[in-house]
Amino acid sequence: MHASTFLASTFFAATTLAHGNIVSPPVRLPGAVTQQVCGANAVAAITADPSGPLENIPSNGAPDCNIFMCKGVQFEDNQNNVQAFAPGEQVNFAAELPIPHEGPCNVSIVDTATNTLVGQPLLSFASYADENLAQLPLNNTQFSVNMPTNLGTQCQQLGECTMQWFWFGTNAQQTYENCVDFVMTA
Ligand SMILES: *[C@@H]1O[C@H](CO)[C@@H](O)[C@H](O)[C@H]1NC(C)=O
Ligand SMILES: *[C@@H]1O[C@H](CO)[C@@H](O)[C@H](O)[C@H]1NC(C)=O
Ligand SMILES: [Cu+2]
Repeated sequence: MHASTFLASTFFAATTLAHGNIVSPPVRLPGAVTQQVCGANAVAAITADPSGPLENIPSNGAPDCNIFMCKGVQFEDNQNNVQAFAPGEQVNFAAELPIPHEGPCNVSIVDTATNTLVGQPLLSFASYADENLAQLPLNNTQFSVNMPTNLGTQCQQLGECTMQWFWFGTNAQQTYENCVDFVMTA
């Protein structure tokens, strides 16, 4: 799937499995609350490879664990990293894509209570992380979004909304997510 030779795949399995993740702003990382909700195996998988796909994270049927929202990582574990963004503010992202897989990608605001989209996606790529290109476009690893100006009071409460980077590698059939927690300032 990733490594090109038998020797390399053995080596990679033991060392790095990285596929892609957001470097900044800071994203949700699992802690005690995620362990409670999603289980120790899920936390171990995310910690072992923070850039790995959702499909590699076992939730063992934990009823309140939704791996497809923020990798299952709980807001409570990220309370010290909540960003404050103003309407219209430009937010710059840095990503790393050590193992690209071509597919769609977007950045959206998600209502965490319902796991539904707030407004329109802030950024979408029809084709992202195309491993067939000699070089990835710069905007795959450095991009920005503009915060909406029409949310009213929505997303002003701690934990109400999160900003989710979502990427699906079509051939790899792998999904990647990272969540940036934020509140909108009035
Ligand atoms: C973001 O992209 C994924 C993968 O294509 C897709 O499933 C999802 O619906 C998209 N989200 C939005 C809001 O467009
Ligand atoms: C990213 O850059 C490529 C190449 O310059 C361009 O074709 C594409 O439209 C850009 N995508 C976004 C979402 O900005
Ligand atoms: Cu991958």
